[in-house]
Amino acid sequence: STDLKSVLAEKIPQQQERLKAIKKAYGSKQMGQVSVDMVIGGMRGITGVLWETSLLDPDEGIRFRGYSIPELQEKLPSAIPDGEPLPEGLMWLLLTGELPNKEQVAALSADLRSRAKLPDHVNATLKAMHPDTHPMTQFSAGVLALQPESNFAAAYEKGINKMQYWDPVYEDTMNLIAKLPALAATIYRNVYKGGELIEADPNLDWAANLAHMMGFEDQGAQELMRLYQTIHTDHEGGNGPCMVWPTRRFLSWLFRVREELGDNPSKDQVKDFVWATLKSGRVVPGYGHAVLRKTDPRYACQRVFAMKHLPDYPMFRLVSLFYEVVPSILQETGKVKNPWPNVDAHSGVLLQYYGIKEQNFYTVLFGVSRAIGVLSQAVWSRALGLPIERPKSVTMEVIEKKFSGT
Ligand code: FCX
Repeated sequence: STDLKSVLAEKIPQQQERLKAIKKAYGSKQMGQVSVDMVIGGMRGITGVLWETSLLDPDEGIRFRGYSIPELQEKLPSAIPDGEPLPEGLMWLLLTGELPNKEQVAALSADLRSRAKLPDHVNATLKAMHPDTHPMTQFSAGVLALQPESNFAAAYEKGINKMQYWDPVYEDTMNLIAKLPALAATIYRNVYKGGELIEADPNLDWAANLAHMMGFEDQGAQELMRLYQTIHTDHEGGNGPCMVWPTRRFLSWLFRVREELGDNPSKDQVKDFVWATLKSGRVVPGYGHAVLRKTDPRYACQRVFAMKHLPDYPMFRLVSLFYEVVPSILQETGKVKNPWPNVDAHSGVLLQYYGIKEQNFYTVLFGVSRAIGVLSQAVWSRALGLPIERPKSVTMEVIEKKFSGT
């Protein structure tokens, strides 16, 4: 079938049974131990969340429903021959666990287009906001302003059976994801382009429409948007709120290098610059990771994109130079567990190349993409009846009493 909802509805009972069986057979088994460091360190490394849509492997990076990014670039339908994957394809995969064919992706694209229009009252809400309100705050406010349209809210009010929760959550998920390009583009045009809005193009897919409504018609920009929106969708469960700032920090760092050393610095000059950063007690932005131990595949695929579309862009050449120089320096410090670059050491430069220069907006683009991952899991969370996460907390006194032996 090309109808995502009916494909999903067929899978739900099997997965409910699977979870019941897991609980029955392994419910009392131990999954790991918790140290005081983990309690103090933001629960890092504690296995404590069930998350079906993606899994982060320390060596390979992210896998979406078992597929790596290079595999998905090969297997997911694209808008143009040999082009980047369509995020609609990834959304189908995240929701169903199955790779979609071209027809299924086209049907999902059409379904999203039919739900894409932003209600007038949301436009009015955005217009009424103070012009200095950060784009991400506007984005969050825009999502909240969509509440009157919520199917779940209406169904819950009426008293829906718990087993049916996933159905209105699915409808809300589709409606929200469909509207996010218009919401993001409206904010972009209001904040940076004098409020002149651009209508959606009924012939474009979801990500290309986002680029189009922001005002970017270049095919390269639309391909970048498809890739960007695909690779940022999910990074397993439980990741924190401080994402994307490193994209900005990395870019500012790069701008500083250009200012001080020009477009063609030597390797030694860059080395000195990196050491100076470290010696001043700062981290090298875009490098290192809490879980990953190799080059982030989200970095790697953006590097391949850059080599194909913008090999001579000076900022990309600088990014490449850093890739040659930084890892060995970080290794030399002897303490950095992962000296390799993460996604944030690349995305900014690609956006800059296509003219999306407004760095405060990058977090919105990230939010649009991440919504696909988070909401796909939210549908499954309701389908499986998962409870609210409620980790136990302790005070410092409890730790001291427990281990001081007094
Ligand atoms: N530059 C300099 N020092 C670094 C470093 C870097 N890029 N990465 C890690 N270190 C240092 C840590 O600061 C720590 O030093 P300390 O012992 O003096 O406190 C030591 O190396 C060990 O840290 P490590 O275990 O390797 O890394 P953490 O899990 O503590 O931190 C982050 C991981 C990502 C926070 C860290 O590598 C960092 O600050 N990187 C730069 C910012 C960045 O790129 N963030 C992007 C995150 C990413 F996109 C994502 O999470 O998805």
